[in-house]
Amino acid sequence: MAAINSVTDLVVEGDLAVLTLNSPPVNALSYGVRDGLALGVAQAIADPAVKAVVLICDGRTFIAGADITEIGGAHKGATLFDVQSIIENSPKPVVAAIHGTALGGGLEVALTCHYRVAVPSAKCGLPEVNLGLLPGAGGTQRLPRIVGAQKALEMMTSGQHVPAKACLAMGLVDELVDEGKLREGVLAFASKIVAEERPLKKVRDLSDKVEADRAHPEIFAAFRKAHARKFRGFLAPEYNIRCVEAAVNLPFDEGLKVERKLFVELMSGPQSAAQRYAFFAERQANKIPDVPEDTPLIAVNTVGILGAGTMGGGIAMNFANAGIPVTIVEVKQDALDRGLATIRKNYERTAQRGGITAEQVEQRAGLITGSLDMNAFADVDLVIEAVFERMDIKKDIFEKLDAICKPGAILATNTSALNIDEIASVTRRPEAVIGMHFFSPANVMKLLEIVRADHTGKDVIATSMKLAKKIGKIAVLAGVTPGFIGNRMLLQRQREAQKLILEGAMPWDIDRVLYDFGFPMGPFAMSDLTGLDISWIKEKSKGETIRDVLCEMDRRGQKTGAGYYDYDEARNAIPSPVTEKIIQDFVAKSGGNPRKISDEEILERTIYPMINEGANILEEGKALRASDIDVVWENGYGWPVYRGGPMWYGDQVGLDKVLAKMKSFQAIMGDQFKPSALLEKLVAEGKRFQDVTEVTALSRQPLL
Ligand code: T1G
Repeated sequence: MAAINSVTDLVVEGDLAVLTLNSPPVNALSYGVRDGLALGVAQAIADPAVKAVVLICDGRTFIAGADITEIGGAHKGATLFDVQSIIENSPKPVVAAIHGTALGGGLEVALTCHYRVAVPSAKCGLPEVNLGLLPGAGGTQRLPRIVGAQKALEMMTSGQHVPAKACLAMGLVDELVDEGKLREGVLAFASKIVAEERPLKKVRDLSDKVEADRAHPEIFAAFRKAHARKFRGFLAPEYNIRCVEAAVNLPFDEGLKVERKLFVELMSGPQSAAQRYAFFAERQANKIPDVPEDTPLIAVNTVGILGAGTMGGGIAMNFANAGIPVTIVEVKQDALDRGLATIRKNYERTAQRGGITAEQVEQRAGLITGSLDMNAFADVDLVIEAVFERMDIKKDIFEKLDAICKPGAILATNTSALNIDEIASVTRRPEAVIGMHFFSPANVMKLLEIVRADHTGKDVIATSMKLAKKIGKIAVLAGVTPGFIGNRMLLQRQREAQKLILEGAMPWDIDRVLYDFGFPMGPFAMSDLTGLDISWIKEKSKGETIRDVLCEMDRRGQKTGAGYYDYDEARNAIPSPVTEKIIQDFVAKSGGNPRKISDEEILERTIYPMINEGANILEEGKALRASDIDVVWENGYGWPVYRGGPMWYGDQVGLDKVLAKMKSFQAIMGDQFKPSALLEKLVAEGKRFQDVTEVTALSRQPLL
């Protein structure tokens, strides 16, 4: 075994050379790996004893792409094109041996190999679009030549990781070998192609698929139309589509030039910078400074959910989807039956859309059992309470859970705002109490706010963070504060939105500005969707707010065909002359003085107070780092990922500008706009939110 460099080894076995990469955690194409590949393949080619070269990786995966930390940085070592040219033009067959995930530049390297072999559990993909990029090493030109334009469009604009079996069917890999036997399998394959003197298949030379697609330019128009809503605001998907068009219509090297030009444009743009930031922010959120990686975890093999309502049912599905049996407890039989029926209906709907099989419907629904007796929680490892948001009810429940649940069980609450220290105080084991704030629909939304109370044990925190990943959630740790991270900031936006319609703006003006900014929906359309009468009490309503007046007129949102908006049969929202009149009358009656409000002011009035509140949350140590706040907003509140999150956006706009605006608003409208002390300090020091070092632990000790 000859070490080519610190991450690459070369060994010759008989007439086969085996080049092994070992660059944890994911064999990303750092300059060391690129150098090792270039030198290693060249050395193998130069060795007269060698008839074929195998490229294989140690560790958990084949090359998972370019090293994202190097993108946009100063270039060092061999280029990826250098590596690919050595491999593709090798006079001896080069075979890629794929396990784990061959992604991005990793798949692009494999596509310059003459053959690809994989284990059944492997996956391949070009997920660059999720980083605001496109495959920049020939992937946009080689993939369509193997799988055709339609499949290439789907893979490149979704970033999906395609299982090996499907890759074999598409011709992306040439053979599957036994699971766990990749090395001997690929050596056998390499010996076979040498013995059979198989040709050096260069993907760049394939043309049948692209020639066939050249006669169907409608593929692209149809694809753009079908995905317009999903791609709204993003640059990268369209640029990926243009590259596939180039692959179909241009010679390979011309297409490569188009790819390079569009790649460089995306790489140097703000969207990709924001999406690359988001990639690392999500992974950083897993790291809790005072909860070491090796903190012992509590085994969670069974879960109990109290409450079979919308939240309880959705939460239960997450655990069943991960193969964890769930006991769901309700107080009344009809509520339990309704909850279980909704869960089954949700599974059946997913199966109808091809998301899961009929067997999986039975298997998952079968993991969820109902009960009317809280004693059913006696042996579960984790209980999550998802009932009505009233402190007295929560306390009563936690007192009971404390008595029922076994020692060591985790007692979690799904409250979205209440004080978890107070809830924990009624138990004899506050160290076992934690907040697990799911977002509706809980079986769909990725975000999970894990709320650390004063006495929550580190093992409970570590277990909850790991469990979140197991059930497919993105976890962010928050401290106990009203509304935690997300809702506390949302309150600022909602407040200003309500004030702006009393100053002259209309609900659809505000929604349009936030929709154009990139949110999937504005606050008023969202209220109409969820229902204006949530926690509205008819008997107590005195027409004191616009919402009161609308509800009193039975305009309660989409469900009544009217709310802030009017709705047509297709439930399209139409700005309402009725609501406009209600608002104008309301403003006139309260002596208001409506004025023309610019889109710019609407954006600044709704977004800047959120950023400022984010600074307060950071300052109070209720979030570990600014990027955690951004992960919350991108995965729980529809903040457009290509704008990086409110704190990243604040840094891009310039904190001095945010501060100046907050001060000017404060001067006119009062202390609701009082700048955060942290914001003042950062501006004074010329720093950004990204410069705020993480809080060592979520504490009551303010940052300043
Ligand atoms: N570069 C640098 N670091 C990476 C990385 C990468 N490509 N992929 C993962 N990491 C780090 C990650 O930050 C984390 O670090 C650790 O590895 C484990 O990751 C020219 C330009 C492979 C499916 O987009 O999707 O190729 O937090 O926690 O859940 O066309 O990582 O431990 O310090 O996510 O098991 C295209 C990105 C790049 C794939 C594994 N490739 N990675 O998931 O582990 S652009 C990607 C993933 C490109 C070319 C272009 C996932 C994974 P730390 P993890 P995981």
